[in-house]
Parts: sequence; C-alpha cells; structure tokens
Amino acid sequence: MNEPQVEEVVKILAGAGRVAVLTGAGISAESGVPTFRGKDGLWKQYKPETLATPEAFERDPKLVWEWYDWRRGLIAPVEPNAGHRTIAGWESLFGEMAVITQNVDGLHAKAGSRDVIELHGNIWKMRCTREGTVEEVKATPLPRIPPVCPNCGSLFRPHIVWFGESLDPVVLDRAYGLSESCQVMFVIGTSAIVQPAASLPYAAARAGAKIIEVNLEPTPLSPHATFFFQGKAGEILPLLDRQLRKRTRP
Ligand code: BJW
Repeated sequence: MNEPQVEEVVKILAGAGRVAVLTGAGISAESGVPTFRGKDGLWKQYKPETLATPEAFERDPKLVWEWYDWRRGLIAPVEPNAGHRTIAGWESLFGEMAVITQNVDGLHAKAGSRDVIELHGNIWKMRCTREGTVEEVKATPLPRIPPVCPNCGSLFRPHIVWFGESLDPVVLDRAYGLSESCQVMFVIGTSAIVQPAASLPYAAARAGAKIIEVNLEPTPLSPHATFFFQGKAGEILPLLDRQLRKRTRP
C-alpha cells in the first residue's frame, strides 16, 4: 500500500468525528459469502430476473424460496471476518459511526456493529405478502417451502429488496441523512452500480465528505473517490485501523 496515502487517510480519520461506512458483498467475500457480480458471483450461475424480482416470486415462489433456503444454509455457519470486526471496533473510536450495508447476511451485526442500516433487507427475515408483518426465522433448512404466515396462511416472502422494488423510505432517508452529515465515508466491497445505494457516496461528497474506497478492483466510483485502496477489505481495514490507533493512542 502507498504509505503517504495511508498517512494522509489516518490524519483525516484522526480528526473526524462523524464517519459512515457503506458496504457491499465484497466485505463478506472473505467470510465465504459469494458476491453477485464478478467471475464467481451469484449472477454468473443464476439469472437475477428468475430469482430476485417480484415477478419471479409471483411466477414461482417455490423456486425463489429454494434459492434463498440454499443461501441461508450457506450463510448460517459463516463468521464475520477482520473487515467486519474492524468496522465494529470503530464505534468506540468515532463520535458518530454508522454502517450502511447493501448486504442481507447480517454479518455486521454478528461482528458487533450496533448501528447497521440494511438497505436491501435481511435474509433471516420474512414478510407476510398479505399483512406485511415481518418475522425473523433462523431455521435452516426451512421446514416448509414456500413458508406461510402462521397468522393468515398467506405466503411469506423474503424480507429483501428485489430489482424494481423501492427501498423502505425510512431506511433510505436515514442513509441519505448519514451520508450528507458524515465527514468521511468508506465505500467497501461494492461494485457501486446498484441504485439508489450507488448514489450515496456522491451525496456524501457533495456535502463535503472525503470518500475512501476499498475494493479489489476499480469501480465507476473510483475516479471520484478521494482515496482508492485496491485490495482485500480484510487486510486493508485492519492496517488502517492499526495506524490510526497508533496515532490516536501512542
Ligand atoms: C472485494 C472483495 C474483498 C470482492 N475486498 N472488495 C437508475 C439507473 C438505472 C437503473 C436503476 C436506477 N434506479 C434504479 C434502478 C434499477 C435497479 C438498479 O440499480 N439496477 C442497476 C443494476 C443498474 N435498482 C433497483 O431496482 C432498486 N430499486 C429502486 O431503485 O426502486 C425504484 C426504481 C425502480 C426501477 C427503476 C427506477 C427506480 C432495488 C435494488 C435492489 C438490489 N437487490 C439486490 C438483490 C437482493 C437479492 C438478494 O440478496 O437475495 O441486492 S441486487 C444485488 O446487488 C444485491 C446487492 O446488495 C446489490 C449490490 O451488489 P454489491 O454489493 O455491489 O455486490 P457486487 O457483487 O456487485 O460487487 C462486489 C464488489 O466487491 C466488487 O466490486 C468486487 O471487486 C469487490 N470485492 N471481494 C474488497 N475481499
């Protein structure tokens, strides 16, 4: 890593009180959770339109639930990695610190982050298609596919935001509020193309925040980021953290 760049970032972080972190599938990749795009991504094997749209669910709820049941089984034994843990540790370092994640795996909370805004929902939750009630169900494999609401017998659906669906306006408002009030925004492990999440770093930058991107590869955001660190989140974040702690607590 470029040492003067690390030094500069650490200096900025040491003086920052309000930090926001936007994460994507790449932060969980080192824990063994597949990403969506890229050579081993989920969308290489499965078509989003057959599995991650409301139309797909209407057409074949059993197929969609089988896919989610498989993913839930994959994620259940997975542990947060050094990237998630470093981010969780920052809650005690910065006055205000929030995690805005596109991930549905729950690994930020498992790592100890307390303020996590889940833009695209949570794979451990399901929602009644009739009543809109949300329930957390951790069983894997699911005893019945597709699952139904115990109250009214209607189909449950994954509590996840699919393509073409709007994000929860309360959740999105909070994400914009944090983006527009932070001094530093980390953007970690996201291809930075799925809207409206991809717009948050630009909103932060317009409001004066420094943008620090960490990714294995450059993204459309990279030319606009204040700093771009190329590499694994699970290596880069602990390194920045060590340097920062050396500086703030010599
Ligand atoms: C590492 C690493 C390591 C790997 N360390 N890095 C404006 C323009 C055009 C289109 C639209 C628009 N506004 C809305 C749309 C439509 C659509 C959209 O954005 N489409 C784009 C593809 C263009 N958006 C929507 O439909 C959203 N709804 C909406 O806006 O409603 C209003 C509206 C609708 C329609 C039109 C206009 C307005 C909803 C989006 C919901 C996204 N849902 C999904 C699937 C959930 C299903 C599930 O999980 O089961 O959420 S899509 C999928 O992508 C998932 C992710 O959260 C999301 C983002 O992916 P992410 O996290 O970036 O992952 P990857 O795989 O893409 O990238 C991983 C990155 O990590 C890579 O860069 C690697 O290099 C890196 N990496 N290992 C660091 N170790």
